[in-house]
Amino acid sequence: MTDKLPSTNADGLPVVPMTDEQKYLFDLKGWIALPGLLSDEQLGPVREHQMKFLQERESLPAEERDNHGGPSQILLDHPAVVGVLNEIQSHQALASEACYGFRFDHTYTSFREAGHDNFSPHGGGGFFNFEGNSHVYQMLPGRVHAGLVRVVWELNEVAEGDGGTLFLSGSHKSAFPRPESLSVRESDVWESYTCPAGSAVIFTEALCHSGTLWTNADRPRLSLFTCYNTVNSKWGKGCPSPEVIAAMPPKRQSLFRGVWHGMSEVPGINKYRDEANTAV
Ligand SMILES: O=C(O)CCC(=O)C(=O)O
Repeated sequence: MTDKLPSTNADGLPVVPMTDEQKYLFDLKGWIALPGLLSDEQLGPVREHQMKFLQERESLPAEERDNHGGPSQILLDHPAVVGVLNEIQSHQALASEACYGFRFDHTYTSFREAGHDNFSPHGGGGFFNFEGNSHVYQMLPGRVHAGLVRVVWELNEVAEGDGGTLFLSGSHKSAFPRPESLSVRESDVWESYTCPAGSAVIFTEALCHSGTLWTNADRPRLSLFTCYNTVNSKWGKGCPSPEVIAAMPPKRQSLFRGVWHGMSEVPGINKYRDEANTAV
């Protein structure tokens, strides 16, 4: 499909479709890095907001008191992220020019100083999971569908050996159980990335992945781990407050609609969000 909607994000910026090379590599490996998506002018306020959210939450006005409140809302539907989600996740029957064909699932922000260790490989083989699991990956010739998808926003540079997320590329399609011998940090099957501050790394949660040790004593890792899902499916609990959502443009608000599909015309089909049609 080439006519993926919406074609602009909530700020009216044109969505950036995936290239054929990106599509092939995402399907092959289960993850993709999109380096340098944010300008310094965008990055500064987002970083400041994240640190206030982590350390002085009560100082934020109610409409900004969320990982994706205030200046950090632009991360939710960055044109390059929408381009990837339109391709790998969107259910086009629930998409329109005014409404995304995927939904926000859950998120968290992580601030890691040197010595923080999150090594814990999990996932893989999602091609063989049933729908209710959400960690699913499906494909047909020329099309793929990823259920739960994680977008990691790296708000600080990640250099070689610093400790970005580890991926066992291709394991979203693996039929055999992962051997213990490959599940150790020292295994050479792990792949990772380096990137400048303001980059996104996107992966299917059907893939085996892991955090690892953050080693850089000069620079912490500051990342948002935001998940998206099929509109009529939700994995994580919770949703931003009504005040936070109300401060967003309408198309961005469609990421927070209730978790159902329906049919026919709005309000029978879930192609809108209002106060009564909101996720929990
Ligand atoms: O800590 C990391 O780098 C990876 C976190 C993770 O496994 C996840 O968000 O699913």
